[in-house]
Amino acid sequence: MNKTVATIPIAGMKPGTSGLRKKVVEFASGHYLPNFVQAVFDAVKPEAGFAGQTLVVGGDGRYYNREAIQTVIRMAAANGFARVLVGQDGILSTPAASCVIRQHVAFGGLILSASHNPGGPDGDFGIKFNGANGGPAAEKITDAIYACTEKINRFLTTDTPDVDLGRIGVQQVEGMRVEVIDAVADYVALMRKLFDFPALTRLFASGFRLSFDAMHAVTGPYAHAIFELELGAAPGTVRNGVPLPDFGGHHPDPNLVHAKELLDRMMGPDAPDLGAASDGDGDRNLIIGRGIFISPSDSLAMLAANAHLAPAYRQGIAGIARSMPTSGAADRVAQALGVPCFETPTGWKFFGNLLDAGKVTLCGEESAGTGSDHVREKDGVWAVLLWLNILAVRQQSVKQIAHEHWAHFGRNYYTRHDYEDIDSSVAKDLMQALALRMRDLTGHELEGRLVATADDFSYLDPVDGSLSKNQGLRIVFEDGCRIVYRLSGTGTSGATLRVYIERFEGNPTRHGMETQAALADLILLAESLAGIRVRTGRLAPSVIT
Ligand code: G16
Repeated sequence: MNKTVATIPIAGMKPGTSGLRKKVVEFASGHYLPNFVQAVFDAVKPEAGFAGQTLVVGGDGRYYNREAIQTVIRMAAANGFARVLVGQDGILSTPAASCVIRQHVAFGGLILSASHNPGGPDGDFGIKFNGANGGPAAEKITDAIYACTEKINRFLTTDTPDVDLGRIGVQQVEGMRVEVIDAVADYVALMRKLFDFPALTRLFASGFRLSFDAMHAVTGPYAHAIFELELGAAPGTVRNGVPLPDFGGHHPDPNLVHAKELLDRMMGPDAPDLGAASDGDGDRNLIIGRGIFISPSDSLAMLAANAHLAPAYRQGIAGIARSMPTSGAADRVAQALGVPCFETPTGWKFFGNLLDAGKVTLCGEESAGTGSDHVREKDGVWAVLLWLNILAVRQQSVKQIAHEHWAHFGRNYYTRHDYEDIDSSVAKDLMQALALRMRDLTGHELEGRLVATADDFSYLDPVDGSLSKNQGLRIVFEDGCRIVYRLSGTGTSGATLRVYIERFEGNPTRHGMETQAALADLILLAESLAGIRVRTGRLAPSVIT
């Protein structure tokens, strides 16, 4: 039976760059989750209500995923949805959820994940709403959701028992149809359409070796189905392939610190041809060739330059979009291809309008996200498949492809320094002081470099005309070097300061430098300009990518 439960607003439910992320204990306490879910429904409800509409629900399998899904299903029924599609065992990677929303013409979806953040009872949980295009809700919708959380006084639910999430097929919750679906089938079918699977099968049959670290997160079943079962990669290609509620105690963030085992393997004597990893919810990717790490910014540029080698992009690409802190490597490819390159704020949601309007085909972010117009999320397994397709056609190593790319387009040396879990007020003060300092930097010299622009990045969406301000402090020098500072929107404790440093090198004889060495003077400048050591007491970044 449907019921209305009285509730009161809970402070601090503002969705960040990618939905609402908090500690599990917070999510699981009192009415925290129902309040947010009801706020989403209230904010997005069409005038005619949800009659006849489908909601997609799934998550990355982390601790509290199943309980949260049962809550969402009961509330969807009480709020009048006609149908819920839920991944078996509550599993749907974020790109797979996007695919299912589009494929089944759903109203939207609720994705339960805290992405690359750790899981488990003491870990993080998260939830976000994606709209009918399969992409993260635009800012005006997340603002509306937040406004609803601030005035909520009731939520609607049912007193029905739990749905059996393990059983594929149809069940009823009050008047609503719940379909438990195979979590990988729609996604695998889409990948088959985009890439040359027979060529990839031949690649593996010829002895090509891939090592894919699923980090005990959601991509395990997808990677196993595609790489090992469909394409015939050797058993064991997929490592840590069973999704675990606490990710095996690890941090499912595919960077050089948390995927160190993979990095060591790829730098070792018997390295496979390609190493890759994906994060908690399967939207991020890490690409490492034998003896070479490909930065996400470079990966975007190299994929864009070679995308025409895969069937889906044979006709060429319409354009590229990258987030502002992402290096300018992709811009050079866009220029060579004669297509536009858009610079957006951090957050995949900013790509949605450009993709929907057909202005861009490929998108990417320095934070290990790459994707295309096939869904409206970044997509880790897709990125690995596109690399494989390119390797199969070019019959070269990742290193050869990277070196040829740099020789042709030049090399954008690039690094990101993260200072994690610093005191939030210290971080805020640092950014405020820096913003003040930047006001009069334009036209002045800093350590012998002329500052061309120093500003707080803002973005005017060319499709809907919306303006997003305060998206990161950036200093662009006349010689093309760049320093960018921003605070992470995805952390759950304290603040994380990210510093992005970039230098373009056109001279091929200088393309073999170690990245930190190539950027050493800018790294020092970035530190002293913001006074990071003095203000935070940190002598070094927590993570260097
Ligand atoms: C989320 C967004 C990404 C964005 C990233 C930024 O990633 O989906 O588009 O680049 O946050 O993170 P931060 O604000 O910490 O720099 P994910 O993978 O956590 O959903």
